[in-house]
Amino acid sequence: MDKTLLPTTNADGLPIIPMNEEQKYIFDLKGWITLPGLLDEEQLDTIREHQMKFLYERNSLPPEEQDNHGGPSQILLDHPAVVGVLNEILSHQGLATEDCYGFRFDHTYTSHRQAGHNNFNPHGGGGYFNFSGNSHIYQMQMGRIHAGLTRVVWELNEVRDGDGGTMFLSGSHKTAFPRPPALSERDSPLWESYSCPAGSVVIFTEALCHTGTQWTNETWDRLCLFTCYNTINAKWGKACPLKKVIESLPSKRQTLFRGVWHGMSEVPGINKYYDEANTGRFG
Ligand SMILES: O=C(O)CCC(=O)C(=O)O
Repeated sequence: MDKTLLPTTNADGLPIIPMNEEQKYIFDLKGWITLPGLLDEEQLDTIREHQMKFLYERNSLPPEEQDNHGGPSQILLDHPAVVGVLNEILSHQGLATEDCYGFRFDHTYTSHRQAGHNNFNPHGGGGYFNFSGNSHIYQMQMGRIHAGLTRVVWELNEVRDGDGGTMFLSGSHKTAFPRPPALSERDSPLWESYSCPAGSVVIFTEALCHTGTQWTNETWDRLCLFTCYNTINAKWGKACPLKKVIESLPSKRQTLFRGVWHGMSEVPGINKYYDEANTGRFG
C-alpha cells in the first residue's frame, strides 16, 4: 500500500508510531491487540478527573469539555500509537493527507464499573462474510487487511488477570460457522482476555465475537472509554460530539468528525477536509 500520504504526526505534532510486523500478524490472527502503558500518571490523573466529571458533574465542565473526548480527553482520539494502528488496519488512503486522517470517529461511550457489574453478552463474529453496509466487516488480501468498524478501548485503571476486562473469541472474525452456544458460555476455554497497566489500549475489530464480563476487583473500579472508528464514508453509531466541542479541537483532530461521504476530484469535491458545512453532525 502507498502510505506516503498518511499523516506522519498527530494533531499535537507528535510522530505517529507505526504498527510493527508482529502487531499486524497478531491482529490479523486474533482480531485484537493490546498497546500497554501509553499514558503517564499526570495525563491519567487529568483524564480520569475529566471522565468522572463528564459522567457525574457534567454541568461543572466548560461547554467544549462536555464530551467523552472533550478537554484533556481529546488526546485519546489520535494518540500516536492508536493512529499508527488505524493507519494500517482502517485508513482509506485515497482520503488521507498529512493534514487529514484516513479514517473517522464513529461513536463512543465511557464505562465506569464497580465490583459486581456484569456485562456478559457475547456478540459478533464471522464478519469476514458480512457485506459492507453492516460495518462489522473484516477484509484481507495478502499483506493487507481492512478491519471495518474498529473499537479502541482505553483502560484508565489497571486491569489484572481475572478482574473482568473485555473478552474475545480470538479468530472468530473469520469464522464460517454459527457459534455453538456452549463454546461461548462464560467459562468456555476459548475466551481470551488481557491484563494491562492503567493508560493502555485494546483495539479490536467489531467483526470479532466479544463480550464484557463481571468486574470482580473490589479495590478499584474499571474506568474505560469504548471508542469506535470507521471508514470515512460509513457510520454505525448515531451520536456525534456537539459543534462547540469539535470547534475547540486542533484542525487535524477535527477531520475525524467530517461528513460521511467520499466524493471525487479536488477539495471541496473530495472529502479530505473538515469545515462547518462538512461535519458528521446531523443538525
Ligand atoms: O463491556 C465490555 O467489556 C465490552 C463492551 C462491548 O462488547 C462493546 O462495546 O461492544
